[in-house]
Amino acid sequence: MPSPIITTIQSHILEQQQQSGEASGTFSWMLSGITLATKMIAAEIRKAGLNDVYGAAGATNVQGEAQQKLDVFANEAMLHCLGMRDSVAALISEENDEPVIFNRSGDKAKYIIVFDPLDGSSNIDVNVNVGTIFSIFRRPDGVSVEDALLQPGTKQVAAGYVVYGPSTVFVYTTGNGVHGFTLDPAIGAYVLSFANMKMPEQGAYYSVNEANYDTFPETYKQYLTELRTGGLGQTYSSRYIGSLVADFHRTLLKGGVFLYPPTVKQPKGKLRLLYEANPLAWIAEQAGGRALSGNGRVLEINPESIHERTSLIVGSRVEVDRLEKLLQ
Ligand code: AHM
Ligand code: MG
Repeated sequence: MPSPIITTIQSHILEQQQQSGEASGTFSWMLSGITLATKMIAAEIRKAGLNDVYGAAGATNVQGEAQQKLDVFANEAMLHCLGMRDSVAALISEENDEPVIFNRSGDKAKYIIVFDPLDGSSNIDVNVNVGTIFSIFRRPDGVSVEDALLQPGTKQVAAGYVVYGPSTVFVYTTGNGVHGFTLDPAIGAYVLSFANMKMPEQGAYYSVNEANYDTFPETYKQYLTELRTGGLGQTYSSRYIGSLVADFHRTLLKGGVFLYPPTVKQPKGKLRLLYEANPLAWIAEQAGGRALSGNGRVLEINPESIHERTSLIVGSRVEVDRLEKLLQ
């Protein structure tokens, strides 16, 4: 008989926040906005194909990419569920040109949440995994919301992602390890399924869009050749889904390295610092892995704009250490 003793994400967060020093009820109430929105998104994705959500919505987002209908739904779900929380001072979304700033009276509005509501959405139409990524910052006392929007990743107070795959999995950190929960559709709750996740020291896969190989800087080409030819003591296999959350989730569980280097088309890299690279970099570090931009630690970059891009190298210690050495 299955055990009825479960740990839900809500009770886990309550426990964690006591250690993180964040105000108790506020923090868990805010995170419950994220869990609610992602359950709504998961439910909508599950119906894809039945409810006319495939395909483009007709608009283009701030990055010049066609917005898929599910992008729009996911963004609205996040904005709605989080906008209602009076502890939220501002929301920054990949899908919105400008930050949404709430002019809330008093000093309650303490948090800035940045998110990619539906990452990898070009994969939706072919029934491949997509995800949601988020990161939470605190507005320092006495600092205006506007002045608190651009903080380095080292200042995150919580970060996480949801991968919508064969099951819906929620992974998060508040700086005290990485914890994963699986959505139990029968009871509608995220239930602890991966406590204190650790990334293996070394893995068997590298993950990169190899079609860009010819335009990578020489060091990256040399590195990929090493991985293929046994330079790190083993020969690697490759895996690339093209959904960052899914590629990262595999790397977290199985080890190895994911990289999106600079290319001729995207000399600064393609991925967005605030709501793609930073949260995953922190989760990787919390799980014993590493994350670099090619120019130091991702988490130490001081952002200059909310939608800025970065190169990203994230994964197991052995693989990331080696590339770091080659880049020096
Ligand atoms: P998106 O936020 O518009 O979905 O774009 C980000 C995605 C990531 O999920 C993925 O890692 C990357 O773009 C794939 O890019 P490419 O198709 O150039 O390999
Ligand atoms: Mg994205």
